[in-house]
Amino acid sequence: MSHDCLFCKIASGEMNTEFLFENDNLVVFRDINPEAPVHLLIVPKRHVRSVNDITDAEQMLIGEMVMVAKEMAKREGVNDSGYRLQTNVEKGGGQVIFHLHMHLLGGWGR
Ligand code: DGP
Repeated sequence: MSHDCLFCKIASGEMNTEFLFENDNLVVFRDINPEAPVHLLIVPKRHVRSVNDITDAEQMLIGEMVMVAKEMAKREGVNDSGYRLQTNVEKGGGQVIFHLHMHLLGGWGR
């Protein structure tokens, strides 16, 4: 855990954020500044800065993030209407929080 990382604090439960899903590796919560009717963040508990920092050992984690996103899309009722999975990498890619996360955006025109 990185003590000055907001998503480490959220993922550890320190911020009392409501989790829609949690297991040993990941948490899912709603984005504070939604850009779609459904906007979730899939966040690993382990501190990894971005996709650039994923190691071979973390390949499974990325797979798990996608599988959890798929399940959350179903739970939120956007799996059929469609959704977007997005991960921003570094400043130029729009990353603001430097702890790996995947955005799940959907629910337009449901
Ligand atoms: P990114 O640009 O990919 O680093 O996206 C970071 C997202 O995190 C952004 O959409 C807003 C969201 N966010 C920032 N701070 C908080 C917070 O304290 N709580 C929640 N739920 N979301 C946050």
